[in-house]
Amino acid sequence: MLDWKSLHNTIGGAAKILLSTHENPDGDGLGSATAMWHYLNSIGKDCRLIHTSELPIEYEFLNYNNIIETYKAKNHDSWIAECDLAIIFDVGDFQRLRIIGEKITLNSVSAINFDHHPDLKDKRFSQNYINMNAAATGEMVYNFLKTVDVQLTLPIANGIYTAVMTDTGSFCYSNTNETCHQIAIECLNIGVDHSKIYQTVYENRSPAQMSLLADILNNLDYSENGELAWFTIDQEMMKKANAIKKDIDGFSDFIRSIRGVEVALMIFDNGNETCRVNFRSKGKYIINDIAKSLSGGGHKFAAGAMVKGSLSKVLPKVLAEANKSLVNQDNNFS
Ligand SMILES: [Mn+2]
Repeated sequence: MLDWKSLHNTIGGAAKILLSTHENPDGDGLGSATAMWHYLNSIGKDCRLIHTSELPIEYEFLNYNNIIETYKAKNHDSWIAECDLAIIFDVGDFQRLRIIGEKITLNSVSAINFDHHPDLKDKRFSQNYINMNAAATGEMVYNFLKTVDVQLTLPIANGIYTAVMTDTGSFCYSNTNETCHQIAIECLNIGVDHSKIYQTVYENRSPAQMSLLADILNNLDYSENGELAWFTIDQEMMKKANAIKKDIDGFSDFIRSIRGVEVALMIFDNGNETCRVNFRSKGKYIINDIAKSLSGGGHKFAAGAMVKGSLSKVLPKVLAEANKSLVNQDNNFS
């Protein structure tokens, strides 16, 4: 049980509070941060939600009154310099804050790590509130607000619902727990439009994304008796499909849905001598150890890494690590 009362006290002692989440933000990071923004705003705090990326169009509905800001030096530097406190949601790794993290360090802003990813014991955080059993960071926001007796309002509930829905694959992934469903019931009672949120988040794909997916499906590879399905994306494929980086989100989940596939692996060549590697597991194999061996991290069944080198170099290395890990885990089962 986390000491939510202590977080409540810390918040009580702060006047200016910065909220943020990881680059390329998702529904959990944005939903958690917006829910907390509405709470802090209601108790009279001067708070701002600033992150480093462009806001994805499918999360625009969380942006009432333009509370979600993309970092710009001239708009934000002097405000951040005066902050007492930063609360960082769902970040996994301080590094993923990018410029926001640099500003926090530069101005010695006391930063709280509010997350369900493993604790990396990063000294740049002054306090950690970590619950790896939480399906979503949004579940932790809910627990915090309940503990300090805050009534959920519709804007708070929209954020929490979006966070939990996206991190549980709409209440389907193995991490889905009883609290997730309790949260859903409560949010529905408050008036959250669950089907509208679902459609906005998931039925909002661009034709470019579909054309890239078609290319991937045509070039899908399997190993380990079909239990590992892997695919690669390079800049040429991106150009051909007219796709943008964000379009690749969700592809690994989709590939994992193939019958017999236990682990989906994506390797995306950024075009600058780095590759983004992504693992998704159905639950038979733990894959964050593989990500860790590549200097990445994540959850047991959803993890990733950034690996130096172009695709031709990274691919054999990653495949070897993945195959080795699956074989090892198989041997341990039998
Ligand atoms: Mn999350």
